[in-house]
Amino acid sequence: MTDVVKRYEGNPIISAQMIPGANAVFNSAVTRFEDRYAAVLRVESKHGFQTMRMAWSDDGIKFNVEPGEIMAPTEEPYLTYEEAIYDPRITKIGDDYFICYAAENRYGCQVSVSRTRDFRTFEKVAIASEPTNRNMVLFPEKINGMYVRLDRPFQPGGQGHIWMCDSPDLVHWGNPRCVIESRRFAWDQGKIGPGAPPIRTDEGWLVIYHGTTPRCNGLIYKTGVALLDLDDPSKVIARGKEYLMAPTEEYERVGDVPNVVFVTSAVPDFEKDEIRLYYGAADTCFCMATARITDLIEFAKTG
Ligand code: BMA
Repeated sequence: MTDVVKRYEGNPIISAQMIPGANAVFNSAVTRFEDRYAAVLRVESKHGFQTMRMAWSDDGIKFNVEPGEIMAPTEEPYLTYEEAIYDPRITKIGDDYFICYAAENRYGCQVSVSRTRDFRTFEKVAIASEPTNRNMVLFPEKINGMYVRLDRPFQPGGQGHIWMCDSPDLVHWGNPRCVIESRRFAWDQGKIGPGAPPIRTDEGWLVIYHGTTPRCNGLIYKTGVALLDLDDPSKVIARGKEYLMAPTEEYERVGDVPNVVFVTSAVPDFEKDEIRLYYGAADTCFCMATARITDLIEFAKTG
């Protein structure tokens, strides 16, 4: 299948030039909120700190970035579990919006969860893993009475697969299972991780993930698609053979980390059969692409 994904021609939609003091803005979380789009931005400041800011949009393309940080690591090194916070993902469950993010500290990287109902006040729910783990995404509903998440624990040798665990309260997690493995000799042979939070479709949970191809000058970050069983999401129903998206545009090829497309949000519109994929490009700017939901499902079945 070709041309399943259509990049927005005005990419990038958010860049560091829009934010005073920013070096880069990328890998951010977008969701519908009332009749607008809310975005929690990963902003790297010029002094190197990773912080998060709010941005709002009527159309999901032109965003106004609010002044000030909504979440920031402490300025006291070695005194906190959240020295650098980044790669937020948003999942709405009931009236709550949960923001899962990477929290880096002197022990490695952990995943944290915050809750908001209005994107004005944020309440910490938990630091939800031991080191080292990243890319936590929550399913948008309880499954068999439990909250469920995907994440990516680290493995020696720079490897890593997509795991799942569950929790009665979002604080205590267990029942870890490896769900989607990297594939030897394929485009996703390096470490892989969940991208956007899973989306319920009639055919299964749609999972957009990132996979890496190791090359002599570093990793190339690409995008893949899989479908998980609705009742038992530890079962993979289908997984696309090829990558859905790879860095091809200049803003994906050139930047602080070249050759990166990193999807962190997917906003579906089932009536229009369209999904918006929001992604960081080259660890430098933030972009958008669209696809038909039915095409993504068919794409997953090509495996
Ligand atoms: C991953 C994460 C992402 C980043 C990517 C490419 O390990 O750190 O935030 O976009 O590397 O540098």
